Amino acid sequence: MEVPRARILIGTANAHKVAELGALLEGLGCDLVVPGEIGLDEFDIDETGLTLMENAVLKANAFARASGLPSLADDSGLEVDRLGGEPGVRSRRYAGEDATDTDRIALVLSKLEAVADEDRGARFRCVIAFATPDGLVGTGTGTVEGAIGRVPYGANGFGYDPIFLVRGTRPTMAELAPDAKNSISHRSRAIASVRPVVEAWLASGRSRDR
Ligand code: ITT
Repeated sequence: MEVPRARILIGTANAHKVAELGALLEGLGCDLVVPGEIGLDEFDIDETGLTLMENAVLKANAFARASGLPSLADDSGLEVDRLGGEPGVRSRRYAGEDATDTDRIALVLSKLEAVADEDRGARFRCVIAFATPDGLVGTGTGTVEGAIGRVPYGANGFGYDPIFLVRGTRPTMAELAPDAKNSISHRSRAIASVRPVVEAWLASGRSRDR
C-alpha cells in the first residue's frame, strides 16, 4: 500500500515568501500546503515578539496548532547599521500598518539622505521556525550583507529589495532573477540551516503518526 506523502504548511500571508520558500524547499519529498488551501488565508497572528526568532517561533506554533499540520514560518527583516539596526523586527510595520513597500523604501532613503556611501552598510536577516502541533522542532537563520543605495532599481523580489545593493554595489536584490536571489539570500541560508531538522523529522516517521 502506498504511504501518503507528509504535508508541510508554509505559514505565511506573504505571497512573495511563498514563492521563494516553495522554490527553496523543492526536493524535500513532501507536499507543501499554503494557508489559502486549508481555509487559513485570513489567519492573523499578532507579531508581539521582540526578535525575529521570537516571532518566527510564535508564527510556526500558531500555524501548526491552527492547521494540525507541521508548519514552517519565516520572520525576516532589514538591518541598517546607521539606523542602529532598524527597521529590523519592525520591517513590515516601519512606515505604519497600512504602508506600502514604496512608502517603506522612501522612509529608509530619507533617513539615510545625509549618510555617505561607505557608511550605508546593511543586511537582510531571516529566521525560519519549524513546528508541529506538539511544539517547536527547530529553527534556522541566515543573513546576507550589502548596502543601501540612493535610488530604487529593479522589479523582482519584494519589500526592500530595490534599494538593497548586493555586495555593496549594483545589482540591487530586485534586479536579480528569482534563482539568483535564491542562491544568495538570507532566506535561502535560513532554509539551508533548518532543512536538516525538517529532513530528520520526515525520516523519523513522526509525520505518519497522526
Ligand atoms: P508573514 O508574517 O505573513 O510571513 P510579512 O511580510 O508580514 O509576512 P515579516 O513580518 O517577516 O513578514 O516582515 C518582513 C518584512 O521585511 C517584509 O514585509 C519586507 O518588508 C522585509 N523583507 C523580508 N524579507 C525580505 C526580502 O527577501 N526582500 C526584501 N524585503 C524583505
